[in-house]
Amino acid sequence: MLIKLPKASDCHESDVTPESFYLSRRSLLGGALAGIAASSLPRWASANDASRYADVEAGKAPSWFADKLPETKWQAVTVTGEAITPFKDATHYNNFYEFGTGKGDPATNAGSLQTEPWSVVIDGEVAKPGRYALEDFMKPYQLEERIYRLRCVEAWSMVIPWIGFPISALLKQVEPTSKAKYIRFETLKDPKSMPGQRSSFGLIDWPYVEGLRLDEAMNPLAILAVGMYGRELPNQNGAPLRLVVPWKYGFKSVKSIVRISLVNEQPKTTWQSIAADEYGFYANVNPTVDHPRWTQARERRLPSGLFSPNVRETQMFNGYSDEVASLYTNLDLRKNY
Ligand SMILES: Nc1nc2c(c(=O)[nH]1)N[C@H]1C(S)=C(S)[C@@H](COP(=O)(O)O)O[C@H]1N2
Ligand SMILES: [Mo]
Repeated sequence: MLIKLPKASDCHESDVTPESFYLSRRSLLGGALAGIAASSLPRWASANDASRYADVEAGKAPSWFADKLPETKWQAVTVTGEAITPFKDATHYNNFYEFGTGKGDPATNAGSLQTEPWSVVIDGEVAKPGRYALEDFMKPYQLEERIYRLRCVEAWSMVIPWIGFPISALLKQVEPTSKAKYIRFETLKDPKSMPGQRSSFGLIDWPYVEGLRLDEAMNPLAILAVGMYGRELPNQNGAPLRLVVPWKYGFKSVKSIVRISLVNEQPKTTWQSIAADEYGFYANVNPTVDHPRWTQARERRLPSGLFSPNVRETQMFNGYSDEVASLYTNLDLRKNY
């Protein structure tokens, strides 16, 4: 059960400044960053429900998903010794600014998102461009369960059992040309169903865009997810199709994707466009490179309560060094944050 703590004074020091707070301040101050103190906003706490998938609400899965689900390779990748975050937390503490900047806004507002029918455009430097209905787009892929840490740049984290397939399998289908160096992902732009795109929160130039270097996208850990906790994705988590790159800060994992482009130049991403000095293209989880306004050395693992804040040390590449460190041997990770 979720309890919304009513008073800002109930918060403790492990709370960090959410990106939304920063953005509203930044817009007020016209970019003057000096001296902004960490905020203490009301926050969510929850009872500790350790049993895996116990609190999952049944969804309304599209038939293509229901047909594929029984063939899922369960626990294809797991984390050992760390509890899976309760479904309630993973679905009620979200960042999805298209539906508002509060952590509870996506759960409240994302019901307006129409995920059926859904189509995905593949374009750019590929031999096989096209526009696909999602059920056709999904046909070639076997679903796998990937239990990953998710580390937000705001210094909270979760462990989420995703269901998806490796991006490498998609790239095999669409055949990037020799000019393709990056992959660019775009979220739906639909102000009618996305109140955040209508609101005065004008700093984001919609649609939300993210990208990866092609070799990053080819890494076996990088997936496109269509489900979590044994069911289809809830809207607030980026239904019906989202990126998940577990060694990078959460903002790279773009939600509700409608367009995937293979491109020659590094894509200009949403958070970079807002504040390039703070949010880089790479955004690899790195406890030794602090964000200008908060440390990245530690994180608050949800569920995190007043009396059990559940703070842990952040790991290099979010604990996935063995799998991904070789991608960055020639890169200065201080400059390329
Ligand atoms: N389109 C879109 N994708 C997005 C965001 C967003 O605001 N819009 N927020 C990002 C951030 S900051 C995080 S931490 C993760 C959160 O994913 P979750 O809500 O499923 O935990 O989604 C990312 N993907
Ligand atoms: Mo985030």
